[in-house]
Amino acid sequence: MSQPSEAFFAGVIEGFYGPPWRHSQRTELFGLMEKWGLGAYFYGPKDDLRHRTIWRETYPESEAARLVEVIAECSRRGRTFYYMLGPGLDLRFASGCDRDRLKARFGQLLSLGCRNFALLFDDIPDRMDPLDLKRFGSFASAQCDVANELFHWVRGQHATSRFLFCPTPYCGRMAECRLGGTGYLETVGRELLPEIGVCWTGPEIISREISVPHVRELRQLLRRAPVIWDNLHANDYDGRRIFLGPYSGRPAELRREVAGLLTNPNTEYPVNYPALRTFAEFVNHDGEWNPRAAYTQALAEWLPRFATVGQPIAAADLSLFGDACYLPYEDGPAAVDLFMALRRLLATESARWTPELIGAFREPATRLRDFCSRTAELQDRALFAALSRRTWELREELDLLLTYVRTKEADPHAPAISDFHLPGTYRGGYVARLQQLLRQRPDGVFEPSLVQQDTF
Ligand code: GDL
Repeated sequence: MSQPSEAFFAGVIEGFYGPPWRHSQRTELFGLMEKWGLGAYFYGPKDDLRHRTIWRETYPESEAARLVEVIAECSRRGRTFYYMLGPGLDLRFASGCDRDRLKARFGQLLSLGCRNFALLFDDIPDRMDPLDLKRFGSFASAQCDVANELFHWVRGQHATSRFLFCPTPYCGRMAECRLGGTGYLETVGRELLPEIGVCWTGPEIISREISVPHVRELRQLLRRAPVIWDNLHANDYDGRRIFLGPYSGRPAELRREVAGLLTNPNTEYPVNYPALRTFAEFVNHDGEWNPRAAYTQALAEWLPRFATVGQPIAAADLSLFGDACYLPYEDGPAAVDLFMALRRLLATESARWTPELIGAFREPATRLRDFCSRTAELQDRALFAALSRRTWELREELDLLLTYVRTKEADPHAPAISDFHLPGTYRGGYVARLQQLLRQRPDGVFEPSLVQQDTF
């Protein structure tokens, strides 16, 4: 059993958009966090209505009773529970009434057993009421003023309470665009009480890498080391993806440069094992960091959850699937090999295909397709439910490709038509059609695609 260090924040944020996790999932999470040495859990699901949309309202009795259980379970496991509140959508900074509402919210949570808090100003309109602007002069000053008051108030109730703050520009790109106003971060550095930690997601909202120089530069502005809110494994921004790859793109030295490392992972709790396991390993690991080794180890531990009602699933097949759902900016090596084999095949005239060329694609594609089909046999139905839309889509695409290759192999001149993949049903739907109209180039620029869509 690992004991977390008090000063350093290391843990998990339930801070994504989409359905919040279930009570039983949080209970399991706290057990894993205890085993893996992650000390802090942050409750802040964007779609808990009282976290953001109707932040002024306290929890009704039934929901409060649930929270009591979650908080108690968290502390039974020796983990620290943080409640995050995001009032920024419509908070009136100068309003005494709104400040009282904030205190009432934190007051209720204190009465439920919560001792630690965070005030979030992420993903909110970048403008302020004219009265607030007149009184505080800037967004940053207004937010710091509220956070400082709340911090004093909470400390007045509990001398050891800890407090975090999430700025409106919470990554390098947002700061460069001057989101929140000129000098926002400098103002926070100056005016936010030094005891309050500041969250930061890295150069981007979803950062491929977070480097030591990047963090050092930010430390100067904030006058404190940031707490990294890492969205590497968050998938709420794209409903078709899940991320099973290892925590990576962060050097081992980063741990010494920041005040904490927190991960905000996939919305679907059951698929988070590799994300959380490798993250915990990174946080508590000494010396060089080898993400691939951590991934292999995590998958080996995860494999028993893939017990089926039929034949067992092989470790290599789970690994291939994991490689196909790796990280936002990166596919795993086996998935890259499969993709390249397919590209080579399709770039060659089918009349000139060799058995080697076909086999390099067909073997792993068949294995991956079969893995996807087999997830329907999982005993863990919650895991099946979390995977099912993605495994179905991947299986369907692989089926189509295998059918195409089989048709062309038999007769290179035969038209490749599949009865199972008809226009309008397969790859169909309104979003797919909208996506076809505007394409994104590899350099990020969007431009119209010259597609003919006169018919359905
Ligand atoms: C965000 C949101 C977060 C969301 C993530 C990924 C922060 C501070 N806020 O911008 O709730 O899950 O992106 O979409 O990261």
